[in-house]
Amino acid sequence: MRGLRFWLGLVAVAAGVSLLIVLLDVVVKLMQVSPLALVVLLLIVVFICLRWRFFRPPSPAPSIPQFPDKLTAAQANLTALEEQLQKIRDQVTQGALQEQTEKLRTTIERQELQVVVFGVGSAGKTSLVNALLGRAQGKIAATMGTTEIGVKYRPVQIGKSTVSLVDCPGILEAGEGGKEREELARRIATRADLLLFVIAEDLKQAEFQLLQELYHLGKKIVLVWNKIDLYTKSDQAAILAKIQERLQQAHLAIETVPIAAHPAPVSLPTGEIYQPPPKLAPLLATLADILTAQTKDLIADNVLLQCQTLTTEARSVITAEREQQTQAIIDRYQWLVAAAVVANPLPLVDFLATAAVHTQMVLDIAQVYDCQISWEDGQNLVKSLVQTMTGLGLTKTAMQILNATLTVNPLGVVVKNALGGITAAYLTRIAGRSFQAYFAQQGQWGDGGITAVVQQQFALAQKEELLQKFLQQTIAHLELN
Ligand SMILES: Nc1nc2c(ncn2[C@@H]2O[C@H](COP(=O)(O)OP(=O)(O)OP(=O)(O)O)[C@@H](O)[C@H]2O)c(=O)[nH]1
Ligand SMILES: [Mg+2]
Repeated sequence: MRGLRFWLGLVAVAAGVSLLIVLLDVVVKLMQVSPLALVVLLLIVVFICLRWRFFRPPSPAPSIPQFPDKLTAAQANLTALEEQLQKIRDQVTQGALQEQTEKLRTTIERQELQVVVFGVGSAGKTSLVNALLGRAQGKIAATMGTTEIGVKYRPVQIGKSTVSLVDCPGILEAGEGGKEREELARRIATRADLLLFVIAEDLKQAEFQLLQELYHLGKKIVLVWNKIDLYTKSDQAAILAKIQERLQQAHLAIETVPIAAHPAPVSLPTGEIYQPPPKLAPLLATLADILTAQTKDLIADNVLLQCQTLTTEARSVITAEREQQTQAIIDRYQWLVAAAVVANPLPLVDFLATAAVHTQMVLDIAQVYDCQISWEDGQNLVKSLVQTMTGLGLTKTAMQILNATLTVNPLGVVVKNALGGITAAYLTRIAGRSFQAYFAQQGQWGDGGITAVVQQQFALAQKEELLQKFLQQTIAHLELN
């Protein structure tokens, strides 16, 4: 038994075919062509449409490098970063970034994990470090700001692994000194392989925000809830459950471990003061688990993360340098073009299309962006750009805009004589900016094509302050005032 949809489909196909036959008949009669030729033509059209619409081979997916492990990935990222640093021209910046990259190389090779103890003032960070070291190394006190600088201790053995403990100054403290200490602590934290985020009492909102920030940065964190000796067993369970619930709601995969790094001393019936030993068992167990399974991965993750930060920094330095270089190139050529047009009887559009200066400008900008192109490629790019500008009527519009702006300029009358040259410089500027956008995208015009890029640059150049600045510079340069 066939379904209703089948019969409806059949009726629709039959109706479609009949309609097509009627249409063909009408066309044959009207145009007096042979029905066979028309059918063949129709089939060819249908074939071409199908070929391009449906059977176009899918564009190859960009290949994402695959690495056997995180360590290899970190090494490959470092190599890519080193290559990128070569593109920085400023020697001082390049040297500083290179030094940090070299440090990361040694980080990969080191065997011990760097564990940073982080948290608000007086949470018990130094007490925890002392407890883990098994001896009183760092000064502890009830007042905030006891630890003022980051202190790295000699490596210790935790389980089967070796770790370097780093004690941080407290965060979220008031005052100028507090701010400075916090900045230092944050810097140390971002370099950690593993963070022990120490809290006391409860997880306060400011701590929670910072915890989220570090987590989303990609840091591996263990939340250490200290001073549990101040609570009864049932309060401990309730507070712990509340903390865990908050973490879960915020989708933070962070383990919380309750400890007492330096429990409050107890007065014994004999009158003696007894100092209970630290309670670290849950933390030691968690650390042992993490260290056994993930030491190499944690180091690699950390290197990858820092590598990412350095890459972003290097990229923005390179972008700024390229921007500056391109700006200088465009400036140079726009003055050349302006002077040439003032002295040249050729119509503006012809001049823009044929002048070798534009091709040279393209080649110079391409070089800034490490793109290798031939003279011919440059010429073709100039031709396409001038065609686009002319097609969009930008040459005329530019002249009208400049003419109108110069009318309100006190020097308007004198300057208007050089309107052709000024317009040529203006268009050269827009062309230069468009080529810059093209090379910045590795020789691609992007989704909107050349038209969208040119329109965008034209709109940008029209911004009041940019236009005024351009005119002032041009007037000064052409010595028109
Ligand atoms: N009751 C109790 N007090 C603790 C515990 N751990 C630390 N303390 C006390 O908390 C206070 C601060 O301890 P520190 O270790 O100096 O804290 P910190 O986080 O290093 O402080 P800053 O260096 O100032 O940021 C001291 O008075 C410690 O005795 C604990 O487990 N229980
Ligand atoms: Mg301290």
